[in-house]
Amino acid sequence: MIIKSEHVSTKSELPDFNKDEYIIQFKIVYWGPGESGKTTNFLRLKEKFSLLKISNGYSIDTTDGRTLWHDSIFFTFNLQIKGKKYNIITQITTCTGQERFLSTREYVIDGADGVIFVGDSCPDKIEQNKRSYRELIGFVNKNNVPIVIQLNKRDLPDAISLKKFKKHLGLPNLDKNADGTPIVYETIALEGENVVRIFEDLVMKIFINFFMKNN
Ligand SMILES: Nc1nc2c(ncn2[C@@H]2O[C@H](COP(=O)(O)OP(=O)(O)OP(=O)(O)O)[C@@H](O)[C@H]2O)c(=O)[nH]1
Ligand SMILES: [Mg+2]
Repeated sequence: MIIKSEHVSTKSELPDFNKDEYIIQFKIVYWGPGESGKTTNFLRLKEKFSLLKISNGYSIDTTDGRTLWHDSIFFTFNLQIKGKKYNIITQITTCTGQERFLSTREYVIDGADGVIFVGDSCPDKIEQNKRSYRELIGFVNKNNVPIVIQLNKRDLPDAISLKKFKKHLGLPNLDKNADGTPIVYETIALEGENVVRIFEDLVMKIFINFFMKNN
């Protein structure tokens, strides 16, 4: 969504925007099967971009640390493109992977501008990866929402191969997309490995998508 800032009544908790700047608000959702590492990605980003946050964010969990509804935080940053200044506000949110909470996921994915699918390298999670990916495609594929895919927990000694993961999800057995980004990013969210890179690549895809639609 883009709004020219002179049409926005800025509330005291929002940053101080100048009149002829633009405000764009994006929503990025982490999606994937239960315990694949969505909240761990979220926490690593929160640490990395702590200076950019405009809220402390929150997590709604069960008592055993599983996401019950979602984690959510807002960040803001500026971008200058072709002489125009854009104030970007990004909501980052994770859904719950527990299959029985489908209705909460439907709510969380609503209005998403980009999705990071977090797959699990554990061999026992192949079917859950597939079901979760299929469910995601059912929600977003008609809206042309960019999706980036990560295969997390690459540190597991019995991690499934990248080839097998791609085959199960029905992805091409190639290394890269036409734009040069990986078809699947290998991550160790626990150590923060590749977490920021995949996030930044998704943000670029969202911008490109956005400017193609609006210019
Ligand atoms: N070995 C390993 N464990 C990880 C990695 N990333 C996350 N974990 C662990 O996996 C477990 C689940 O992580 P979460 O981030 O809570 O998973 P989630 O996808 O948010 O789970 P739900 O909210 O229940 O859907 C935790 O014990 C994490 O420490 C990783 O890269 N490697
Ligand atoms: Mg979680």
